[in-house]
Amino acid sequence: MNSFVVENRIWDKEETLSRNEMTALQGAKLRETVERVQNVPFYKEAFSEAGITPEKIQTLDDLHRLPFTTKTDLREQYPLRMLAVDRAEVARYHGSSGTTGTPTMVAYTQNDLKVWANLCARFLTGGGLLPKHSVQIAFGYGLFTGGFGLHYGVERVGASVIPAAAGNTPKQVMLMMDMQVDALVCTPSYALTISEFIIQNDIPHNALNLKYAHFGGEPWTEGMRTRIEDEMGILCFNNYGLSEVIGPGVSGECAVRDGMHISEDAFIVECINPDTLEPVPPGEEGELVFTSLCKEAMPIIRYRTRDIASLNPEPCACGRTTVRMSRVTGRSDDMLIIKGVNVYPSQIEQALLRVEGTAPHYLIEVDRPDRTDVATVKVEMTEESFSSSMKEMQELKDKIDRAIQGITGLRMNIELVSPNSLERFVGKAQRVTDHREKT
Ligand code: DLL
Repeated sequence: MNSFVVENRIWDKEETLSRNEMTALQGAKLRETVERVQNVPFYKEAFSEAGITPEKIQTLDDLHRLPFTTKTDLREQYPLRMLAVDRAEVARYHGSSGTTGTPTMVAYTQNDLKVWANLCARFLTGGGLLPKHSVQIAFGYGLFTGGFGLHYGVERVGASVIPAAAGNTPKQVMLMMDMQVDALVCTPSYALTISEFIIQNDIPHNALNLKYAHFGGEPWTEGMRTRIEDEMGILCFNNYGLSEVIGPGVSGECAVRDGMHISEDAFIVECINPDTLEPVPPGEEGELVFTSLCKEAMPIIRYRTRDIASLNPEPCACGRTTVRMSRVTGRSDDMLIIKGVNVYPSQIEQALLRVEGTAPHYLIEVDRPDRTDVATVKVEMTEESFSSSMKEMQELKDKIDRAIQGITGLRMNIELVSPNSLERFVGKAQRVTDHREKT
């Protein structure tokens, strides 16, 4: 097993402010942000509709008076109507990876890029990165914020980057071996593909020097963490972010790995009930809402992320005082309603990881023949469990059925498919095909 121990290092003092200091800092930066968004016609109008003038926002307690911003709002302002600075001041553009509709463009000034690199340096340091380490980045480099965001974060720490970018798994593994890479950065689903390649090619752990990994960009489960850690003999850390808010660097795990520390000096976080829009108490799941405090090019006010998670304001054993967010259990727009029951893909993942003989590669297909929802889960078997015996296959299906029912309360059709037959992902995994919209 892994013998790597993460030193508990804190990147900068903003991570350990007292609550009073943080509240004062956030209040001051909120006032500045409210001033800055007066340059954005969308916000100017939204504020005036809500009867808000900048002077009315004095402290953090006034936040709730401000209007929310939604993905639809951003789409409507495509491509650059949310800019709060002159285009000449923009240093870089990225885009959100939305799977449908118009993408969302985001912009950064030189200063925004500095702030962003610092935020990534924070969570990378919290999760073990030292200047002497080399880090392989297997995220897409392009409009997606993952590649470039993490790239500059690693450099900010003073470590070295291997910008492998996503895809070409044999080459990724070759680089990891030949370059004796210390840490891997990618999506958890791509890590699974890399791990599978290592196992299939009988590459022993000691041929690699990999010690830990930082995964983000998509939801994953604790079971998936255990699986990848066992398979690869490394420690895995979770980090979270979204392009509309900045990209990666909104939050990340420290060595304690009990929630992701949110950089509250850069973002105000709220957790709300998505129906009533009222705050939910700490520990209760709700939709995360972020207000940026440092962004110049595209500040954002009360952005409804659709990501479902809970918040923990208790100080952490690592010494950081920032609020921690739980894993994202799903996006409210990824939530499937099957026969009236809410189901997240992560619940299926959780169930499958409990059943031996299945690989954590799956696809959920939903259809509505005869006005009744039918969900089919395609599950890949492992080489070992792949059998010609009908009885064994039926037993495996029954186990999966019970595990899924235990977690979701629903019965789904289980279709066992042969090893390596489902699509592998180099970026964000696509786990659901819903045919109902078309019917
Ligand atoms: O995925 C930014 C990012 C890149 C974060 C690399 C971490 C590492 P978008 O493409 O705009 O930005 O997608 C944002 O991805 O709203 C979540 O639904 C999901 N997401 C990101 N990180 C996590 C995570 C980047 N650790 C959307 N756990 C977000 C669960 C995540 N979901």
